[in-house]
Amino acid sequence: MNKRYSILSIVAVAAVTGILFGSTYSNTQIVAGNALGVSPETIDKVTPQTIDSVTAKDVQSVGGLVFNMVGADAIPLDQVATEKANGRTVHEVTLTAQSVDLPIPGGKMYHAMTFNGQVPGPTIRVTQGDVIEVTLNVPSTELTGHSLDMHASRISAVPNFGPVMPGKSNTYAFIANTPGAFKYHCEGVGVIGMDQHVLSGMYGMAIVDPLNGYHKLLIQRTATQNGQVVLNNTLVSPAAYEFTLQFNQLYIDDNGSYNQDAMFKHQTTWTVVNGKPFGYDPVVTKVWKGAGGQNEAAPLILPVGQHIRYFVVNQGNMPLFFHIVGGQMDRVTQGNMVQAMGTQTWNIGGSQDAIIDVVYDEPGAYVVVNHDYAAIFSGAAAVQLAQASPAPNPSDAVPPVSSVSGTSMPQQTFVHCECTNDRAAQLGNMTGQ
Ligand SMILES: [Cu+2]
Repeated sequence: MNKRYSILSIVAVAAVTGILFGSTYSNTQIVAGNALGVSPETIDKVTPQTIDSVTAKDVQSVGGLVFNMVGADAIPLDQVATEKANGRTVHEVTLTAQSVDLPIPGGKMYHAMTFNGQVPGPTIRVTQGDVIEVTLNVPSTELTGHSLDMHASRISAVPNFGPVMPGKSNTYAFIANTPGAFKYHCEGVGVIGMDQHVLSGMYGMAIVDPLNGYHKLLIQRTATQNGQVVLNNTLVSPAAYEFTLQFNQLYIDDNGSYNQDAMFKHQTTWTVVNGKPFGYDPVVTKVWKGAGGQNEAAPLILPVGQHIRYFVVNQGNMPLFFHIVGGQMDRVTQGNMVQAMGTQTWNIGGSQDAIIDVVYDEPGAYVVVNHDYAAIFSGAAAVQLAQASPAPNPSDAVPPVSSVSGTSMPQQTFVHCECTNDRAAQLGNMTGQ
């Protein structure tokens, strides 16, 4: 059974690679068997100008596409300065692929793949219409190539999301036209190994704030008046205490190595929130002994009666039944659309996101979970304590402050991350703590 899975997966990945990545890599992997008999000269004839006239069969017959910068959001690098001169804000983002060992509960380590030595990677935050110019560096010490797929873009996967081999780097730019909380992730080497790389930590979030900011939040409650129950609706300012919550799975064996067999069977070893199992649950994780203080489990602290905004991304390949024990969601937004107001659980599929707004009326403990019991008991539980006043929060749950005025309530943070000690020290210096 396992062998069958493996062979099938290789064939499937090779087929996808052949269509998407008709580059040197797929030539090596597929055309070596004379299946397509393609030459580089043939591939290069497929240009943006001819793309409208080619069919899927044509694409396959030449072994894939090699072209530059086709896509609604793409900007050639030599035009970034022009966009800036025209008034767009340009964000230069650098991500470095880094394979490191990171701690899991019980004093063990696992073999993680990261951007910048942390899981999830750094949260990128821009405003709708801004330019993101992103560079992926892959140090020569890496044993494999990596890549970067930005879901915040509409931009040709080839060559932008193509493999970057050890010792190389790749830069591309795009306009973040669509607001939302978007995934970014490694695609492995021409999608081969993508599952291992993403499920071992190579993912992150890019928040694109709406150009005109977020809407006020309607809070629907009731009151009594003259002996009768009446509606008591209030509008809350868009300014919110903001948090990022990224859910994923770890599939690892006893040696801390990626276990593809377990992934195919959906047999989760750990479920992680922002890279850690039970990382915001100091009760369950008393046994957590990481390498540094950044690994100590710590709850989120929420001010009662204030607008809380969660940016949620399901980075994994299992459903996320997002639920707050003891709470309800006052508003759920996906893309540009409000999907629900006053709801108990929201289903967020793999690589899907939601922006969730809540006001907690009473002090107490409220636990964010994936309401799948296998997920809860393998790590998908983030304890939140609602109290009268704000308090410093774990840094990996707090996004950068929005550039849109009246959006982010600034928060104090302390270093808390699934990251190396070096990265924790950097983050401490960056936040002045
Ligand atoms: Cu990778």
